[in-house]
Amino acid sequence: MNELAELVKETSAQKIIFDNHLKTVQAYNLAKATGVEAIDRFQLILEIFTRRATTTEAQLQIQLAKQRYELAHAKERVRLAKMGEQPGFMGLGAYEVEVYYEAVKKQVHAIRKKLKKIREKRVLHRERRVELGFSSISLAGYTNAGKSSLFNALTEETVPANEALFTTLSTTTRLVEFFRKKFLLTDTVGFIDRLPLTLIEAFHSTLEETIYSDLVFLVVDISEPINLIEKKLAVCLETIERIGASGIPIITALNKIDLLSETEIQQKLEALKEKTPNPTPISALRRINLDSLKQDALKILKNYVQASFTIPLTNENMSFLSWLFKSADVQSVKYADNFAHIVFEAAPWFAEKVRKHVEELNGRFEKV
Ligand SMILES: Nc1nc2c(ncn2[C@@H]2O[C@H](COP(=O)(O)OP(=O)(O)OP(=O)(O)O)[C@@H](O)[C@H]2O)c(=O)[nH]1
Ligand SMILES: [Mg+2]
Repeated sequence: MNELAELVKETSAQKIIFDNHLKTVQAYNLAKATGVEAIDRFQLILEIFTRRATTTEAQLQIQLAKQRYELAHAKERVRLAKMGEQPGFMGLGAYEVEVYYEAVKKQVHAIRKKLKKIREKRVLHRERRVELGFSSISLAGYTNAGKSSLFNALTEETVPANEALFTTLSTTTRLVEFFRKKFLLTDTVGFIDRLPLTLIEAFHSTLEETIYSDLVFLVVDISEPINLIEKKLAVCLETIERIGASGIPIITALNKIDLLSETEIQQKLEALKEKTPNPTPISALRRINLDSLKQDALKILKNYVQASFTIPLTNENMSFLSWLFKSADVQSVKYADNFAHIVFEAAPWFAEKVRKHVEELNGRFEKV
């Protein structure tokens, strides 16, 4: 305990995280000895999910998991807080044990009711997809595999051509350009083995929002020993299956090759080739072989169509045009005699949607 307190001081740590389960009294004693909050694996995962949940459903599920956790510890937490407040136990000392317990119980009940309502009118994933004309790619993979590094590597060169678009995207989705074709790329929360049972549902709805896409880059850390790689890979493929995304094409990005010798890379590729869909060795950090990854993606996402249309320039049509500029890859715009001529590129279903609009607005639509 003293050693830990020293370490906290030396490193100016703001929190202590334990890989194993922490009893309430242990968390209390640790906070008291070190002056900072102590949390366990379960609470850490909750914190990560809290940051990643963007739909109301996912947020509620996480709140529910939090409150259920609180319920299990409420009495002990209030009892301890009365002995003197410590980080993580602030403000609880004012409560009566039963009052606090009942308050949390009420909240759990209220969240459950809201969740039930949401589930009743839950929309299909397909309808939930971003209503934009770009194909989308999700990054998936075990935690620490290098998803965010790959996200950064793939997004860094893409100059935001269309600022307005970014306001419609969440912070973890960006527009990227692979050989002059544009796609939406989404970073996701990492897959985790030993996920606490009560979190599985919250985890899935957090993932479902993002993993529903036209292509998945499954990022795998191949610098690890082969048995560990295989174990994590199995967790990933199983999770993809369980959230109902197994119909989506996968490209496996075998990441961190900079840490291996050429022979080791070949050995691992050989060992994994049967188990990984479309494997491509890369290094996200050192930017190695990313072009090959992009080319593989293009081969799968080659379904964009080019189309053009002409519409009269009325006020109503201007707002349609500004919507289109935000939602698709507009390649050229020409104005003449109160008409606008637009050439754009988009996924086929989106081009169809544009055709309908154009025809309603008295325009003329042509596929190129
Ligand atoms: N050597 C090496 N390290 C890498 C490479 N790519 C990522 N890393 C490192 O691996 C660690 C994890 O990378 P992240 O990109 O944060 O991993 P992640 O998959 O987003 O992790 P979670 O978001 O926690 O699921 C970081 O320390 C990276 O610097 C690589 O190509 N080579
Ligand atoms: Mg990440």
